[in-house]
Amino acid sequence: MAKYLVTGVAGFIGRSIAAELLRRGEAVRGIDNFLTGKRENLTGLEAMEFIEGNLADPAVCAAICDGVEIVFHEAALASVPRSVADPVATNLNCVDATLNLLVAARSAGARRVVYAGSSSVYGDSPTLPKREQMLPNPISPYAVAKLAGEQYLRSFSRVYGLETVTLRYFNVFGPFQDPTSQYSGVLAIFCRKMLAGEQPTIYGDGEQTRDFTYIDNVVSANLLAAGAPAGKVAGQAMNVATGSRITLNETFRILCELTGYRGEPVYAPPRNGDIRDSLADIGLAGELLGYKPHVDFREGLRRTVEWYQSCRDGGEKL
Ligand code: UD2
Repeated sequence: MAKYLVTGVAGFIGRSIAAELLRRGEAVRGIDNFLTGKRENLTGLEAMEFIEGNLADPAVCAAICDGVEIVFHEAALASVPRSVADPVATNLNCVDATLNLLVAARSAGARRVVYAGSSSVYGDSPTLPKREQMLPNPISPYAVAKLAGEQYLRSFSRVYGLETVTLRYFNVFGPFQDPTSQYSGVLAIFCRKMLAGEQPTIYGDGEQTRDFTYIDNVVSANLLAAGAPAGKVAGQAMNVATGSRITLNETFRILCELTGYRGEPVYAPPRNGDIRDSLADIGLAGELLGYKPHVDFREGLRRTVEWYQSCRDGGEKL
């Protein structure tokens, strides 16, 4: 019987958490509906029990929670512009799905739910770095949905005693991130395009900043969150990031070095719902989880480019 459940397991964060659990010899169940997750991402996870299904269906949630102790809830319709284009779909796949999962986890007697929160909940307030005690100020429907999920977790902790932990991820990137959608993360898109010799587009002046976080740091935060004492973490939300920021222009220049791309980016108008600057204070996750980012931005980007390059070398169409 699986002890761990990973939702969104065909997405790049879910698959990375599942891979680490399996590496540690744990019994894992995973679910995905392939709305944005990729079947190819399940390669290497054959030891996992996999269920194809949708968290919007309460019966599916009940089935997948049966017997599990810890849930890593990574499933979401991630993307600010996607939510601007279709806020109802974002709400269904982020808010309804999360509530159904929490109800099922509680009924099944699961002990803890660790949730993929988002830095977007801080919105565009000028104060940096972002600290957890700041008032959330979501701008995009995506940010609203992520915050609603977080609030449901807190409520389930307070009202029902389910141990819930929100990890507010800051712009996660790394191997297995889908680079092919218009809604993909910027680093995945840039890696794909620049390795193919195609010109990337920068929305705005490129001076916006992000606290880009390499996937291995996020996986380690999740495992720490699963094991931390309930007295410390239940009902809490904390930033998971590197605690440093970089502009998109500077990122483009580093990617030129790493990919050998010789061209210039094309500049386009800023995206609706976009945030200008993002930087985390990671002190709380350090204090509550013992979290430290082990892979810095440059090294993470180097590994990421290497991975996309190896996909190209292997003949994968990116
Ligand atoms: C938000 C969250 C992030 C995560 C993510 C999920 C913030 C600060 N971050 O990421 O934590 O939840 O949503 O999707 O809210 N861009 C380009 N060219 C491109 C693509 C993007 O210039 O081809 C720009 C984009 O306008 C933005 C930046 O790159 O300024 C990052 O965009 P993104 O979509 O990778 O992530 P973001 O910051 O919306």
